[in-house]
Amino acid sequence: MGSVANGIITETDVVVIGAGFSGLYMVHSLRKFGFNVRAFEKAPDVGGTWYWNRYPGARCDSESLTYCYTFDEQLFQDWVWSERYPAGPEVLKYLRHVADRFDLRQHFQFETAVQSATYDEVARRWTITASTGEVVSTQFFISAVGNLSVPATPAVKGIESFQGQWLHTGRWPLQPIDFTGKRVAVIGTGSSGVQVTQEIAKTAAHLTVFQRTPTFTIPLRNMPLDPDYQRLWKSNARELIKKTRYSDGGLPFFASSTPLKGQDPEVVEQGLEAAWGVGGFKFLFGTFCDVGSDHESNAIVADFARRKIASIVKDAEKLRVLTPTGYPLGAKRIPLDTGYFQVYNQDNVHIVDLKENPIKEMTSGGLIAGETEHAFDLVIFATGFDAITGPLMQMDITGRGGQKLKDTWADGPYGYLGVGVPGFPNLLTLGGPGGVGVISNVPPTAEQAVEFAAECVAYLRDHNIDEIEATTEAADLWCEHVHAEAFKTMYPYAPSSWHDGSNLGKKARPFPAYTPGFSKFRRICDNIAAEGYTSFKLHHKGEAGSKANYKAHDPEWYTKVVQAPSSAELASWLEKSPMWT
Ligand code: N01
Repeated sequence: MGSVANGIITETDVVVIGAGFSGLYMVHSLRKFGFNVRAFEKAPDVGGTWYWNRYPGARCDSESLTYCYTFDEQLFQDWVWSERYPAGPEVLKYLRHVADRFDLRQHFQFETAVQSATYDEVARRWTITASTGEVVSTQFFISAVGNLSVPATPAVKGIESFQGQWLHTGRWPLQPIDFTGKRVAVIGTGSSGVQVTQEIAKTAAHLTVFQRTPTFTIPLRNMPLDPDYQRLWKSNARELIKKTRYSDGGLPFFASSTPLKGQDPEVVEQGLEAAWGVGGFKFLFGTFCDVGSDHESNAIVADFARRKIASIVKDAEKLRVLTPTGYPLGAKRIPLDTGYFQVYNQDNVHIVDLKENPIKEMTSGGLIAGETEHAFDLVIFATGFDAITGPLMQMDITGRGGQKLKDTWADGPYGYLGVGVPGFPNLLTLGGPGGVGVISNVPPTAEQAVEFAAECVAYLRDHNIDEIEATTEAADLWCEHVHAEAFKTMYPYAPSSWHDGSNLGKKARPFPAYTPGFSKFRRICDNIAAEGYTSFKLHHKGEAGSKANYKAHDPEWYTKVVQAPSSAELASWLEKSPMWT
């Protein structure tokens, strides 16, 4: 590995950006395959999203025993989680432990942003320029920047005149903030807004929540993790992790095959009530299998969730504003809550409907919404992210023929299998457009993407291939398939969502995530790897020019390869899985 020197070109096999779940495992995997790796991270330490999202109440919505790596058996067995759902600091501690345990920090340069990356079509290499001035030449460029790493703060008129403090949940300061006795505004009611609201309501003198779209929530039902449960889980770990790897959502539990449609209403009510009592995503995915695909079934479950809100919120006007209507439950990523609606029964907590009272401007003392001026000491933007494409579009990335990634993605995310973008050879975008990451449990999804990328670049090296590129034909057919599949779900019916960029007033075309599920996505990727990546355009060292040697798959192929495998097939895949070898 070359040394860091301003303006000096160093050479490496692979550059990785990001030190979150994907980036850490990416570096570890590439090193196992014998590659030289340089990695850059903007933050001063590892953690990715968990480094930045330190707002009070930040907590993961996946159960801790599923929100961790599975690639190393001893790591999985050794780490002891303290709660059913891990709080932000515990996940951060875990990722720091992983970095130390596998000695990964030595490959990372922290507090360093990649500013530009330019592809040299003759050398078939990327030239990467970092914020330190260092220039690195690399054959492969792998982004592990996460989907939710560029906070979106609305351009509110007068924000600079505000004399109090304003913050974004996605860029929380290291020093804790004391809300005691303060007048606080929270703007946004997604997962971050719900969590921060629940926490701040405990100490603030006045808390006003500004809501654009009323949200559904499901109770989280967090609790200390019973040591016996943790031991039981770990003693069955291999089986559970296999299930996770071939599950729909990257979680080993939910596999309801019972449709709601046609059920006795009393049975439905009992089933929903029981799942509500358990809490978590089981309510959404583990009750009835058609909640995410059938609008009538969904409406029944949405009505159940609305009745729950009505049973909590006592003030009729607050209830009117808070009640979500007009869109299916689960179309937007649903927050899990711990007493969110209950806080509106406190006299010091208020809700403002931004559709009726839009924010006009911030003033020195607060903000004006509708005709009312509100006084605040702190304004918290829980307004989400420029998701999926935002982080890469911040960099100046230039591919074949001077093509800019910003232009390619100007109309929304576009890519092949979440990993390849036509015109950008040797760039692998983990969890990128057309992947499964944004709607599935992150760690197993990240592991799949990393393993696909690591095995791919090792295969290329071992077969004397020095260039891989997604073709427009393959990407178009894939996007067409992904888009058609999305319309069998509720996702496209969200009034606004970070999934498709409509949270920022732009609508992605096509829908950017593969909705049929993690297991099917894995099977498609496994088949493509087994074919020798021939659905990409590959260039062998020493060949003149690029050959049109690829074979794009059509939607029929994608549908065929995801048919349920026989148990013998499944057993043989699991045998071959790199897990714990
Ligand atoms: O962001 P969001 P988030 N003016 O986009 C509103 C993960 N996560 O940070 O609904 C006023 O969901 C916006 O309104 P609307 C998780 O995957 C996980 O909360 O678009 N309001 C919405 O209410 C999650 O889905 C965890 O109409 C504006 C809110 O701000 C993802 O991160 C915890 C606005 C943004 O909600 C993002 O969550 C936290 C504007 N100009 C996050 N712009 C856990 O696992 C936006 N809004 C627990």
